[in-house]
Parts: sequence; C-alpha cells; structure tokens
Amino acid sequence: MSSETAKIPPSGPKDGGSRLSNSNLDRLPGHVRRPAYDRSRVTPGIVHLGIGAFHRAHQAVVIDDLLAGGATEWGIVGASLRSPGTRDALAPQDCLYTLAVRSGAGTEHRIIGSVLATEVASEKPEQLIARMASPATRIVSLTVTEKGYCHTPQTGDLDEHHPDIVQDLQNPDMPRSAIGFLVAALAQRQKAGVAPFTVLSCDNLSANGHTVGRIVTQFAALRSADLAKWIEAEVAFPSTMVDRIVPETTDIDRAEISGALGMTDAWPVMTEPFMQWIVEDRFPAGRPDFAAAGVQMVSDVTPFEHMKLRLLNASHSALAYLGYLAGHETIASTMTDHRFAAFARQFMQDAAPTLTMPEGTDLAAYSASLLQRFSNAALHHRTWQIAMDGSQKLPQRLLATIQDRLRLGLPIDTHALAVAGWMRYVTGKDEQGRAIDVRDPLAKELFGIAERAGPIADRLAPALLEVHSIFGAIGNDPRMRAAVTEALTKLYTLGARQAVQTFRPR
Ligand code: CS2
Repeated sequence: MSSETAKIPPSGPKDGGSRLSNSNLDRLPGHVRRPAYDRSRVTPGIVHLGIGAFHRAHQAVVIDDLLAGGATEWGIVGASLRSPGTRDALAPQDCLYTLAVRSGAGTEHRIIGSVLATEVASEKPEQLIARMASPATRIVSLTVTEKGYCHTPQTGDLDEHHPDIVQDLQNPDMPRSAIGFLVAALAQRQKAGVAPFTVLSCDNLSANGHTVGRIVTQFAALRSADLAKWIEAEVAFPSTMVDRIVPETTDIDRAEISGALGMTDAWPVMTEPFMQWIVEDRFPAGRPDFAAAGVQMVSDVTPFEHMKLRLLNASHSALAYLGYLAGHETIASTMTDHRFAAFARQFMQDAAPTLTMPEGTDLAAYSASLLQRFSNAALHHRTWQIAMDGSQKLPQRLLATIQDRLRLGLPIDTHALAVAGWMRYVTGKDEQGRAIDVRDPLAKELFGIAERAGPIADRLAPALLEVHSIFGAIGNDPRMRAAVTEALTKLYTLGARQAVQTFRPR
C-alpha cells in the first residue's frame, strides 16, 4: 500500500543468518508455520501487479496453500508499479515474509513462500512486460487500489486525460500504469500468437472484472482497433470479491514479529483470522484448483460484491470519517464507543434492503460478524488509512446505496451522514481545528472548493455535491442535497460523536 514505508535493517543477507531467508527456515522457532513444499520446484504462473500488504495477506496465502497441495506451476511474481520498498524489503529474504494473524486469542505466525520474485515496474518495464507476455504466465492479477485503474469512479470509464494514460499512449512500450502494462503485454501476446492470460482484479471496485475489462479495452482501442477487438473477443476478466482486513505494517509490528521469529523480517503483514474470496469461474488459460483452498467459485459474483461493498466497505468508510473527526485513531477504538457501534448497526440495516442475495444468505448474521471484526482490538487499523482516496470509494460504497434507497422511497439519513463526514474530512480540518493529512487524487480540488465555501454546511454540501466525477447526477437530486446539508449541519453544530446518536433504530 502506498502509505507504507519499509525500514530495511542495515543487516543484509550476509549478516550471519539473522535475516529471514530460505537457508534460515529451519532455525525458526517451532510455533512458526513454514512453507510445506520445496520452493525450488515452484515455477511462476501468476504475475501480480501491486504487491502490497493486501495481496500478501490474501491471494498469496491461498496460493501458498495450493503449492503445499502440489500445484507447483502457480508461483507468483509480484510487481510494484513504482515504489521499490517491497522489493528492497523482500529480495534479501528470498521473498519470504511472515503472515501474522491477530485476534483476542493472540498472534499466529506463518511464513509464506508463494512469492518467488519481486520487480519494480518503473525500473525495468520491458522485463515486466516480457514476464507477462511469457506463455508460462496464465493469470495476471491486480491489487492497485481504486485509483490505480485511471478511470472515472462515477462512470467506470477510462479517464483518457489521466496523466499516466496520456503518457502510456505516447509510450506504449514503456508504460507507467497497470492498464498500460496489461495492454502492452496483451499486444505482445497477440503479435506472437500466444493465447492471452486471464486478468483478475482483486480491488474493491464495483464489478471489478467487468470494469477493468472495459478500461483495458477502451485503452487498447486508442492504440489499435484490431487489438481492442482481439481483447474483447479473447481475454477473460472474471470478477472477484476479496475480503480480509489488512492494516498497514508499522515499525512496531516489524520489531514484534522479528522478536517472535528470532530473526529479522523487514516486511511482515498483519491481518485478522477471517478471509473470504469469491471468484467467477472464467479462466480459459487455466487456473489452480482454487476451491481446494476454500475459494468459492461462482458464475456471478455481483450479489456478493454488492454485499461486501455496501455493508463492509461502506460502514468502514463511514466509521473512518466520523470516527476520525471524533478523535479515534483506529476502527476498533471507534467501535468501543457504543454510539458509533449502534450507528454502524443502523447503517448496515439501511443498506440491506438494497441487496438482492441468493437464497440462504443471512445478511443479519453477516452484519453481526462485521461488527465483531471491526471490534478486533488486536488489529491497529487506522481510520486515516481507510479514509484515504474517498473520491474513488464513495460511488460504489455509499452512493449506489443512496440511489437505491431513493428509488425505494426510503430515508437516506445514515448514508448522508457518512457523505457529510467525508465532506468535513476533506476540508482538511478536524473538529479541534487540527490539520488533517488528506490523501486523495482530488485532494487539491476538494480543498479549493472547501476553502471557497467555508465551513458552512449550506454552502459546502452543495458545492462538493457538484463534483461530477464522484457524484454524477445524484449530486443534483434535491433529496440528496437536503439530506447531506442537514447531516453536515449536524456535524458542524453537534460534532460527530453526537451526530451519530441522532438516529434511532428504525
Ligand atoms: C478498507 C478495505 O481501506 C479500506 O478502504 O475498507 O481495505 C477493507 O479493509 C478490505 O476491503 C476488507 O476486505
């Protein structure tokens, strides 16, 4: 994840064995689980773009399980698009790292071995393209965060004016964006007569497979109509719902994990016990037996994806903005305040009627489990981390539910308060008047709007609702304007802690 910074310890691989590595695995304490397979026999079959903590706590763990079951042709080559941090941390330790699963019951340590190599795309783009174009690569997966798709969040279309897209169209063989890399590699495969890889988006986008497919095809069409046609006809973009809470790794985590291992791990990942992965089963180039590792293979992931975005991610964002404003550093700390916990419950209940689920899905039980996961105090999941990139998250997390509730003639007050929380957050000042480090591709534009409007709900709410790339038509809906203005007024007059109390269970 972009905000993480690896502090590489001065000791390298030749430090007398105090760094996690292949040759040190048998020196780990007995309670640490290690790869149950011979890593030297594993070959790469997957290229993953965006090898941050999330991928390493989710997909790489599933692959680690499958390698132990003998699927040795499905190792992972991970690439960071720009930052060398992950590569610099993992390369000296043979790409091994610790997965630390934290709960009230303590921490379980497991060494993951499924990542075989790490690359930095910006350093040697041609090497990464060649790797992706190689027939051995049958899946290219992505966790590049919402903003990594260079699209307009409201419409899901390619943003042709995005600076990375402009540069990638001018230099198709030296791309910068994930989209540019996908198309460069697919173009090479088409030219060489090699069947395409399957593109597997693992980001929290609505219809992530369909969306990345559309963006890739739109980009390709700007290069060549023939290439776009080939991609449309030949490339599979299955959608997936991925779920595991993975806070960013801190230096305290690094020190604690290295202490538990008795050797240094420069970049362990911290996570919760829960993990879910639901994948549409469209892999013409082949796939490992995902189901053997507990992955649910389905023909249509849409209902599950909506359930997760509108219940988990939406309430995560609501708690992040409102909790941050109220002075809470983490989600678990926010949840210790019964007012926020009750608000989150009501918020989820409000999203539920907009979901159409397969028979047997228990949304009440799902929501209850989310409240429990959010309360996991062993995870230090910062409200600030989740608050990042709101302009890219609001449409699929909050606005889609608001739209559906308006269509159903239902009140939208809880969701309007979440939107208002985001609005107050992006002004860059918290309730105590302290500066907020707002990270968002639109931060400057949003800040400018907030400056011009001033901290006056009647002016600020309508001004921000006019940002079309986020709100689209719903920004002009008088019911939306009224509800968000009222919610923002509450935030300015009562503060977040009191504002979340103004809802009675319906
Ligand atoms: C979070 C997600 O940072 C965020 O925006 O809401 O990363 C969330 O933790 C994951 O989607 C959980 O699966």
